[in-house]
Amino acid sequence: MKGSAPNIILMVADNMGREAVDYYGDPVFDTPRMNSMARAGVVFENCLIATPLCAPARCGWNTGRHPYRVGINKQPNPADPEHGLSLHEITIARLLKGAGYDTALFGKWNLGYDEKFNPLNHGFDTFYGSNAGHADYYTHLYNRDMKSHFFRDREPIEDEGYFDTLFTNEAIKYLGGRGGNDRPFYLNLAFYAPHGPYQAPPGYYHSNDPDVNYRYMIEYLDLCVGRVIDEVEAQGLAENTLVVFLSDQGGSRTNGYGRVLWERGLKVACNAMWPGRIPVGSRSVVPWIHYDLFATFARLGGAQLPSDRVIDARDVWPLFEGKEEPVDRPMHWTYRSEDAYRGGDLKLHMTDEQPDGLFDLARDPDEKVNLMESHPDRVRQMRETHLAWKSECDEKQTSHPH
Ligand SMILES: [Ca+2]
Repeated sequence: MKGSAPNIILMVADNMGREAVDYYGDPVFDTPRMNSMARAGVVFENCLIATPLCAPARCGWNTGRHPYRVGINKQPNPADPEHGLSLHEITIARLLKGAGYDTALFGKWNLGYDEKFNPLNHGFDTFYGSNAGHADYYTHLYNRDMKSHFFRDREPIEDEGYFDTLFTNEAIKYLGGRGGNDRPFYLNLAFYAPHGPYQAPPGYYHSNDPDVNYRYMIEYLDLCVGRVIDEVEAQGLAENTLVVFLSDQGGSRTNGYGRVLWERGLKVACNAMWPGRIPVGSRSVVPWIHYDLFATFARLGGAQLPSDRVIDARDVWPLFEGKEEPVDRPMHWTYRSEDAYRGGDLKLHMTDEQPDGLFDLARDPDEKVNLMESHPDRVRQMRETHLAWKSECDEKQTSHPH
């Protein structure tokens, strides 16, 4: 299989802060499988989420474009049939499918409730999961409209069970069914855990204390990740399969930081393994944006990036291989009343588009020393650059926010 396009598995946790895994140095939860996965490959110290919220984060890795540029910078509204990821966007699934991949999505989609936004219309061969932003893990009902948005491909279904168990089972069935199939596959397994509601998973007693259930959910998520890795090995796929683990935002129930554009909300858990290709036990500190996975997966799959639109994603494969090459590009964030812009190591934070913090992240990663007063010209320039970027995005959004 040497030289052929690899299989790619992207597993995603929902609202899991970095404190949940001790490979970031703060052991709070019991996650032995995620820790052993991290030790088997590379841990990214500076993987930053483009917008720290479920739907925009998903828009990012699916399209390789900034969610604000696409117009998915908030959660889709189930009452609005026009709110979802435009079919004019080109997803990584569509791109890889065009390069000969089989493509599957199991778990959370969250990029539109109307049937036209079904993942099968976005390049996936198969879908087993839900469009809901969150849902009861057992009844699968979304508490905003009390409806199930659970589908197998295009058909509504009501399979019984805890959401992430069902999705993991489906992933394992998929991996076990690859025998005799020479095509590579792209599998996106998007868990709901540990997003609320905080319900104990199978095998755990439900507690009245949501913090206890939250801990159980992370431990169970760890088991699910481990089951997938075990199956990859059992099927003899490990040597030709890249496995990436990502969380969709940095803020979590236990770190208290919420959906903010400070570093603590943007830095997410991310690690990857591929025996023989990714150095064991390595760490990468170069900052990159999570949607760079789009260009990185495209490169590995031999797919050309679309040339008719702005692609924000950069190919960061060298970082996976242990080559710490800087990624040369500005970084922009915008969410609700906050904005942030980073050029090199300097980051400007704004509230209501007014600067309120300038930080040198190389020296001050926790954003404690505000340099605004000593660099007024730089602050003004950075603000102008960022607002110009926002205006440019506003003009060309394909999925308009409401
Ligand atoms: Ca989330």
